[in-house]
Amino acid sequence: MSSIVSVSSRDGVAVITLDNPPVNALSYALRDPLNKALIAARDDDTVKAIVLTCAGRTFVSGADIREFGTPLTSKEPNLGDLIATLETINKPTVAAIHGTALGGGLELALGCYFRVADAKAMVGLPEVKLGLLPGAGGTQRAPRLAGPQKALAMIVSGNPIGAADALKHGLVDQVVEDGLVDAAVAFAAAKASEGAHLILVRDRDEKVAAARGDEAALDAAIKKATAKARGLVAPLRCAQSVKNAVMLPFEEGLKKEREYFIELVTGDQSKAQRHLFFAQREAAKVSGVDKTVKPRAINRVGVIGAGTMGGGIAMSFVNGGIPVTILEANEEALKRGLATIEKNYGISVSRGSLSDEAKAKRLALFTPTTDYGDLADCDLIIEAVFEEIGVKEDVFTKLDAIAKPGAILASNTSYLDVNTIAGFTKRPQDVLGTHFFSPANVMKLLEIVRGEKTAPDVLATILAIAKRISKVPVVVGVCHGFVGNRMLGSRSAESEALLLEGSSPESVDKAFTDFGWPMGPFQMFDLAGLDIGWRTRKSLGLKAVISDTLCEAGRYGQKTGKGYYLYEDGSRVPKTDPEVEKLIADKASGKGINRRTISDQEILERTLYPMVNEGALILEEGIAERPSDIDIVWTNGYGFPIGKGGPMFWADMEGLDKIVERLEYWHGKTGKDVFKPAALLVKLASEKKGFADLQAGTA
Ligand code: T1G
Repeated sequence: MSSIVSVSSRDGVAVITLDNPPVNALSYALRDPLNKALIAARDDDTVKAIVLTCAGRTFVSGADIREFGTPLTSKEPNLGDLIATLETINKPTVAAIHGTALGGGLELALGCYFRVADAKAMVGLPEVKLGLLPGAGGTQRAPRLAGPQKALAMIVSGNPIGAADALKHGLVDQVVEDGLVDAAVAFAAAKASEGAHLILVRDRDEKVAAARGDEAALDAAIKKATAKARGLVAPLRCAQSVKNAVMLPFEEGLKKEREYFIELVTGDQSKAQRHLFFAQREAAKVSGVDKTVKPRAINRVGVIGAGTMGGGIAMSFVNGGIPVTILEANEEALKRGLATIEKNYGISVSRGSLSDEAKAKRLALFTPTTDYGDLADCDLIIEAVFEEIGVKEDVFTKLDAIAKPGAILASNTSYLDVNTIAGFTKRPQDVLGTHFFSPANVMKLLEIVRGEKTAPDVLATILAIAKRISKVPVVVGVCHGFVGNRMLGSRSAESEALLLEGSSPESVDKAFTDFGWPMGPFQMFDLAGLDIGWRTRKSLGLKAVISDTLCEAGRYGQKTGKGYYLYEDGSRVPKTDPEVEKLIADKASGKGINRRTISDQEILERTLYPMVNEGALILEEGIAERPSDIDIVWTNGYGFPIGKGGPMFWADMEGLDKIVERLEYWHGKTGKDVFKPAALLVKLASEKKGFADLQAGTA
């Protein structure tokens, strides 16, 4: 037997061990020997039961995503064939699950009669996150064990569940604290010796039969589960396939599942989401920071500032189990910040996503103070104070004096020069930017701003701790706005012009939400607060006639109940405001502009194409290491639709030649720099290449 599949015998129980590092993905190289081993064990009369287990850190984590789009992915025996082989075995078969049995891994386990899981194991069907659905019977078998409602929630969300929850819902039959394989062998031997009646999962009809009588309830659950699909097809197919498990015989449901899978795996949305899966892992690979660079130990974090950002950042670390010393200038501000943190955890408790006990444990990890000296034992100190360089200088000068040697000093600045900030200390090698996104305890993206002198192990440390606090890190270089906000500036550059020339906040925002964004630019301005941009423009002597006028009238957005939209009685639902329509019309006529209807295509060309162009400039300047890093920034920090893969992946799908041609048109028409095509963009377009070619080194 190959080392990738090995078989041992334990008192008549065949133990088949898979060993396909790093995560036992079901590559063809694994499927073929596994199928042979299953057939051999099936046909061997001395074998009374079979246990399927994995070496390494996890049970099978799914089909091999790298094989998708290649002939290997369906080369027989495919995953369906493996499960079919399992279901010809008339002996107890037991999957011994540790780590994360995901996707095809869980589907393989559902082909067994029984499942025994380690207490720390997770099981799930995350295919929807790749723009797919479980394609090897998961949508038909999971509802038969866990019931349609639980299966629907798992498959449409793609979120894994723990072993205890899996046991509760019948997805596993036993959970053990340790000795997993021994327990699975004992379980299998017991089932064999007692001559247990073996029922295939596919034949367990009781839970789906019960749901058959209440289609309305299932439809209601489907409506709720797919409410946030926002243009994505996979969630809808996932839900329909689960419903088929209730309404159709097994084989018919399986056939429909296969049809949906083929539709999805060949579609653009899944290609985009699979791109993002690998892009997120690529982003953690940073030049000059290879696996030999050891992270520093982080046992305590200091956060300076307990406002919206500081409080959210502090919560992120506490949520990852890391104690935080949180500092404010005075007791009153400190109390206010802690009260907000407590309120936020209270909301999680009321939503049922956090227990009272867990809330108390988290609150106990906060050490409040107004004394910088109390930060002396912190291994990492992050400041989230006012965005003004003088304030940063004061903070970092103090930190340089009190922080212990080797402590990492980080700024949460959104725009300011991290090299200047590092220069306020005698330890620039320990300084970098950690740019969180508001609300910091929710948003996944963490832009790690690498200073000229930032040491490799400092980067390695923040990359490692980002993963520990469930953030998605992207290392970026120093420039105004780094990657995300710099491109946001280009996306927003034409906002006022579009309004003055004839568009409206509603029509611009609709063009964006029709594209798949969660909200358009004007709704976003109202959410973030118009006063932030107003303050920046005033400091730079810039004008924005409409936004300035709104701010001068105290219309800052949601926080004042009025901005580009009206927000009645504290509602967050934007309502058209005739006053704003009149303001736009008056300003336009004052500039002698004859307003016209502006198409969605023009709106996207004048917002998203400049954004792509800025991304090309960022790549030229080395501010981002690779195009896919920019896609990770935008899909994790700004809601770029994952079904379009991020701005650079989407640009390749649009065609860079088309983008360059339209940028040149708008540049000729307006003379604005934001439309001046970047040299890199022109080069790739002229060579009929894309950003993917640049990343692959073929451009
Ligand atoms: N296929 C190929 N490579 C994979 C892989 C997979 N399924 N999962 C992980 N890798 C690579 C990953 O790219 C990285 O490579 C290395 O393994 C370590 O991963 C028919 C169609 C299992 C929770 O979606 O969620 O089954 O960067 O850094 O943080 O219905 O990997 O080192 O070169 O993420 O410890 C469904 C995806 C597939 C699970 C481990 N399964 N993987 O997390 O390590 S579709 C999934 C994960 C399917 C069937 C359908 C995580 C993990 P490199 P890592 P980790």
